[in-house]
Amino acid sequence: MSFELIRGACHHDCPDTCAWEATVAGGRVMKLRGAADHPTTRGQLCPKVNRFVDRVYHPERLLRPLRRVGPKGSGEFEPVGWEEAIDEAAARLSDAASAHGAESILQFSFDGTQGVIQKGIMADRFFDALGASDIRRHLCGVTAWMGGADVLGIPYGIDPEDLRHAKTLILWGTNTLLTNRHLWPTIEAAKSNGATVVVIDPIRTATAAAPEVDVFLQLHPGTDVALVLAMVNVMEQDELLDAEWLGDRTTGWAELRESAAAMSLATASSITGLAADRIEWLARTYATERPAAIRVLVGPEHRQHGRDIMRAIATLPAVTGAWRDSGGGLARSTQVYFEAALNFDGNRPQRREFNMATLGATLNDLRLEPPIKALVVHNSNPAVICPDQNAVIQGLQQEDLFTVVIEQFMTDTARYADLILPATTQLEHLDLMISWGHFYIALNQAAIAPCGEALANTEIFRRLAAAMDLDSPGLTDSDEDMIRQLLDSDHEWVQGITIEHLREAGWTRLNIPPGYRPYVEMAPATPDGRLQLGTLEFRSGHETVGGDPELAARYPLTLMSRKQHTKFLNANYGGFEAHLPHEGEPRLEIHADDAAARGIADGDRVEVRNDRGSLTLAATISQVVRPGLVTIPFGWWNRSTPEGRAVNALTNPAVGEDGKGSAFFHENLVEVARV
Ligand SMILES: Nc1nc2c(c(=O)[nH]1)N[C@H]1C(S)=C(S)[C@@H](COP(=O)(O)OP(=O)(O)OC[C@H]3O[C@@H](n4cnc5c(=O)[nH]c(N)nc54)[C@H](O)[C@@H]3O)O[C@H]1N2
Ligand SMILES: Nc1nc2c(c(=O)[nH]1)N[C@H]1C(S)=C(S)[C@@H](COP(=O)(O)OP(=O)(O)OC[C@H]3O[C@@H](n4cnc5c(=O)[nH]c(N)nc54)[C@H](O)[C@@H]3O)O[C@H]1N2
Ligand code: SF4
Ligand SMILES: [Mo]
Repeated sequence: MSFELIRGACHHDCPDTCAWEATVAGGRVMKLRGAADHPTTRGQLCPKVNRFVDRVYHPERLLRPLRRVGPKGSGEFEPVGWEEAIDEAAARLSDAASAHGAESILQFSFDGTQGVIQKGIMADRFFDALGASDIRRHLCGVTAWMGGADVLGIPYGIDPEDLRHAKTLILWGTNTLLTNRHLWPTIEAAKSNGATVVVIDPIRTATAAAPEVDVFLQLHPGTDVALVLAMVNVMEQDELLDAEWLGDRTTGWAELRESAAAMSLATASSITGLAADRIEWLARTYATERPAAIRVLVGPEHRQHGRDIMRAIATLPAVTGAWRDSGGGLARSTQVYFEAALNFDGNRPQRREFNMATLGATLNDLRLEPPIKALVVHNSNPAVICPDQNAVIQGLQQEDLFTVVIEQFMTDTARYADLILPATTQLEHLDLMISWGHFYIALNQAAIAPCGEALANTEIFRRLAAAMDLDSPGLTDSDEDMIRQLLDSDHEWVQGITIEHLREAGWTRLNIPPGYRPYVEMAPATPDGRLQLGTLEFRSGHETVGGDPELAARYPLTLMSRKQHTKFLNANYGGFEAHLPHEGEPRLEIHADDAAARGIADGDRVEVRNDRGSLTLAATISQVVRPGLVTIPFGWWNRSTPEGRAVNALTNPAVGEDGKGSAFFHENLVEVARV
């Protein structure tokens, strides 16, 4: 049998965007491995994706369109042909549009794939042409973007690969070993070059416990602004700041200095729970042991004042001028570089929008003008990933909400569909892969023909557009046409990068030189071309122990719900036996003091409860949290508890006052009792 090697890249919502090679024989993928020549993949995928071929050929894969026959949520469906499925979807969407207006149709999609084409270009063209309501995709990274932008204009960061040059390297609210594992060799390189590696996190994560980490600062959740203010205060008092940099490159130093002066070490210590001498040490080290770099992704953003935290973190290198040293500054998402460089369509129409965090409230709000009467879900699993899960499921249960779900598996969301349309996986479709963790762009080539009757998202929307007689430009473009359009850009960072080149090479780096220093080599895109400092204040969120006293009296424990399992990637694998952690179920982690006060022993069944919902779980007496904090892992499917719910039954769907930003996933008050 002859073998063929097909180059592609992982589609998951993960900063690493690994390049891979599929070995194909007789139309079947025999093997999938990380590209050995890719600078960050280095021949290794990860525990989540090492068995991806099993997912593609999984016996539970959805391979035919399905129509609901049982009650919503029952999972009872019958197969139908594609033509019938498309005609039915087109007719029902047209009915909703004529009866209530096209805005009664809601597009709900997220980051199931990060491939630019399958993620949404054709889908967006379809819903733009239709005039449907859109969802604000703010559950991940947007709050962090906004906080960074408050200081930086457009939040470009440094090349994460340049972190190897850092002498002080702070992993600030990011669990690199778990969530960004292909960056770890860079952390190790920095460490061998003599860097001091610091982790700042309310939880003793795998990263915090790694031998490469010199100092772990376990602060109270949501208190980072107080820490930053105290650091600025120390640096100012010890005359470690550069007046020339502050004068030439920043605006608002006087206001920031005043805010910082009001934050004494003693106050910061009592707010954060960190010893004053640790804060002092961090400030001095950060200011003097340079290059000084901070790595953050999204962890601290999922709170009421997450934008302030992200702004505070971005303020540090702006104050010290850490950006001047190659390998110094802030490394967050690199996605902005790709967004600036590629030729994305900038002329899309305005559509009515709802924040995805409030999906439950949106679906249940009958006073909306018009209310939501049809829902089309692709690349997402809102019944698991959205906060306030009980409200989301109540919304999905409505008999008269016509729901289409485009999926690969019978997820908790797909169970509520009227029609399920089977989608291809990354091994079956073409896509262009950008990354939020490095500067490499990749072409994902289809290794095999679609399994069963599955179709790519793009093809499904092309067929729906034709069936609904939509005739806007671009609705018949092929996937390759769309890739060519994206690469057809004058921007220097993508000059010379063509689909032909990518077909050969698989991946290539954007034309950004190593050691590139944003905000030194380019001015920030702020109104005055300077980094923005200004007044900064520590505030407690409403649903925290320092917030609403009445709520905190009834629910004295803080719940965080983070990514925790090595074989989970968001909710993609929570329903797959081979991916479950050895304990086989989600567990509540609780400190020994809080457990003792409630008569809870390790392994006891407990009820975790607040006004939004309750879950029955086994408790683990845990060393990773301090008293007052409990955690439940995110990503489990709803069948993992007797209630048929997962952690998001307890989480806070509130968003910023302007309707923007992520849900406050990590700011929930609960009470725990033995059952
Ligand atoms: N294995 C695996 N990898 C993944 C994912 C996955 O599900 N599994 N998901 C991917 C996705 S979608 C994303 S967005 C990234 C997320 O990547 P990360 O941002 O690294 O991960 P999170 O677990 O969201 O948060 C990181 C840390 O932030 C901490 N944190 C929370 N609140 C605060 C705070 O107030 N202050 C401070 N200092 N720290 C805080 C949490 O305790 C947590 O340890 O990971 C990606 N990679
Ligand atoms: N409690 C709590 N909730 C959270 C978080 C948390 O830390 N705690 N993290 C939040 C974050 S950071 C994120 S990014 C979101 C993630 O939210 P989502 O992006 O919705 O999550 P995924 O589990 O990655 O889901 C995607 C679904 O897309 C499907 N899919 C994959 N590829 C394709 C494709 O090509 N076509 C189609 N049609 N479907 C495809 C998969 O089968 C999967 O079911 O969750 C958020 N929710
Ligand atoms: S999930 Fe992340 S680490 Fe794993 S293969 Fe995909 S990109 Fe790489
Ligand atoms: Mo995310």
